[in-house]
Amino acid sequence: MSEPLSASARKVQQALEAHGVALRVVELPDSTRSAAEAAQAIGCTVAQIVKSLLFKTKKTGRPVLVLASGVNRVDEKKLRRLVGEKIGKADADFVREQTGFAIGGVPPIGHKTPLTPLIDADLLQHDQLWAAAGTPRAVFALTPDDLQTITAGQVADVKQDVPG
Ligand code: 5CA
Repeated sequence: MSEPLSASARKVQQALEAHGVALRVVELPDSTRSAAEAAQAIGCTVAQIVKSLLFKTKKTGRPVLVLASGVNRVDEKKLRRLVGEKIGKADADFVREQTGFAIGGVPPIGHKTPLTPLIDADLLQHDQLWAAAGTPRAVFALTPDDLQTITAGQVADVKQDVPG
């Protein structure tokens, strides 16, 4: 028997069910707080981890959610071009306020205010992905198709290009 999910993980499970997808949140014994820890705890590659990163537009203070591969860094200049405004990182309070979750457990769906994300095109290279599910130990497995279906996100080139 598995333990019942914690309240935040349950919110994500319910959001998945509301989208009509058969995806299941699991809470692991080890930390999944960072992409590296999540990959270690799950036994997948860091590239298969979906990071849910919140940014904030400089002028109008709007939230911008980016779903990025665990191995990539987000290029704020590319984001600026996509969003049409200068972008900065969100702080922990803004993340909590907009998503209803704390950093380390922010999921791609189920936010307090609905957020339509930009999806890092590199995530489409994998058969299976794993995303955070509300707490620093909760995750769920999904395909790139699932990710696009449940978020209605826009696939885009958002990563920092590494020289060489
Ligand atoms: N559960 C894991 C993997 S699924 C996870 O949530 N990873 S994450 O990358 O999406 O979330 C951690 C991210 O939160 C970090 O990459 C970093 O961009 C951001 N972060 C960490 N600390 C802070 C902070 N103090 N303020 C704003 N953002 C932060």
